[in-house]
Amino acid sequence: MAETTRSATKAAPARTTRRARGTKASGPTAGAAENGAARAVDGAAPGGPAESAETLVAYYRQMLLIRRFEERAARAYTEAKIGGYCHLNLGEEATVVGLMAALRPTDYLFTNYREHGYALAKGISAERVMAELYGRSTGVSKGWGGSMHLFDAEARLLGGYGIVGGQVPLAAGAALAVSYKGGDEVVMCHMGDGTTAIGAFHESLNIAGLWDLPVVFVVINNGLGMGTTVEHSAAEPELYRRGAAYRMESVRVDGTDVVAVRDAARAAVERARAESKPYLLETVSPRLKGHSVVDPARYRSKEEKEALKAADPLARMALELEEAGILSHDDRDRLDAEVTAAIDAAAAFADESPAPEVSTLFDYTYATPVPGELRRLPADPVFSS
Ligand SMILES: Cc1ncc(C[n+]2csc(CCOP(=O)(O)OP(=O)(O)O)c2C)c(N)n1
Repeated sequence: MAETTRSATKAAPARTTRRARGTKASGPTAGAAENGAARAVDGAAPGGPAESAETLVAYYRQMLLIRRFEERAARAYTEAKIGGYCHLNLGEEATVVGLMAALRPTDYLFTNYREHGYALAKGISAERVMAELYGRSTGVSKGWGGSMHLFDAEARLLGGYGIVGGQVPLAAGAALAVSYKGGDEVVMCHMGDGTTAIGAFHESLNIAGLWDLPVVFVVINNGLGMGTTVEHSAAEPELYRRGAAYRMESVRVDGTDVVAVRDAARAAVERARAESKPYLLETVSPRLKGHSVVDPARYRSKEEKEALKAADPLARMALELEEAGILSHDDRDRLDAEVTAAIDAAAAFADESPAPEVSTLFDYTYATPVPGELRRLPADPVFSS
């Protein structure tokens, strides 16, 4: 299920993940199929026989919640209730839930602009996430961040970044802070495949490798940076192999298998925690729709779209749970009705919530010398001293 690359010369880490199977294919669909085949060889329903039915149903429910949330966000966008950019996790649900299941509540998360599902799976309510998308004061960033800038220090979600790769050096910095203070928290930092070509990605991995920072970098390889394929933009399209340049253990995993993702992420996170070593995890997680809600994905052929639909991780998990006798068709319908009602309630909450006061516009714009001190304008003493 996972491929691993290890440094040949740096001191070997104490433990390792499942060993690599050879692969040539590197596109998301190819990767998913290959890893899917590995799962079939393992002969397991999701998670295998050791996984409890309760856990699998809980994962399925979370994936369904994210799916219905994102579908609702897409609809709200066309109704002009959401402004600005809006990028969805459709097709990425197994990755989202698997990654978040590997974290402790005290671990930190940095991610990019495709982050609604991560906020939900990190425990932030659908109401607060939807309200943020609607730009309302009850939102997770008090209505000033919008879809791309969800931030909740209490949940340890430290953004939400619209600048491609902006989060990567910040995550290395947070890991340095953890290491400096001597805590046992781990920092996880997500990015898309396109992000691995920017300078800050390499600088951050270098410093994390050099200084043994407790950070897990996760490349969510959906095969495309907007409309450009990985094969057209990366000289080494097997992105997890980039870890070798920094003597960093790295693994590629099937991002459509929630338990495989969780297990790979757990191994990475626990290694970072126990040994203070950075890690590079690549998930192969095809996105079902366009880059953002306004992208019709015309760069994809009809056949490609059909193949993606057939590989939908949510539908596949539903089928696997049914075949394993864990969740019947009726159970699934009941769960769906429950989740849809929760999303309806979140949308109603967002709709009824007030917009932020204009007077709070600068409250969260500038850093303050004193933590918790809210409001600074350019004319305030902090800027003139
Ligand atoms: C520094 C910077 N350059 C360009 C953009 C425009 N842009 C937004 S998303 C994107 C593609 C990023 O692709 P990837 O890292 O694979 O993430 P994905 O959207 O697939 O999740 C680009 C080029 C940006 N936001 N920031």
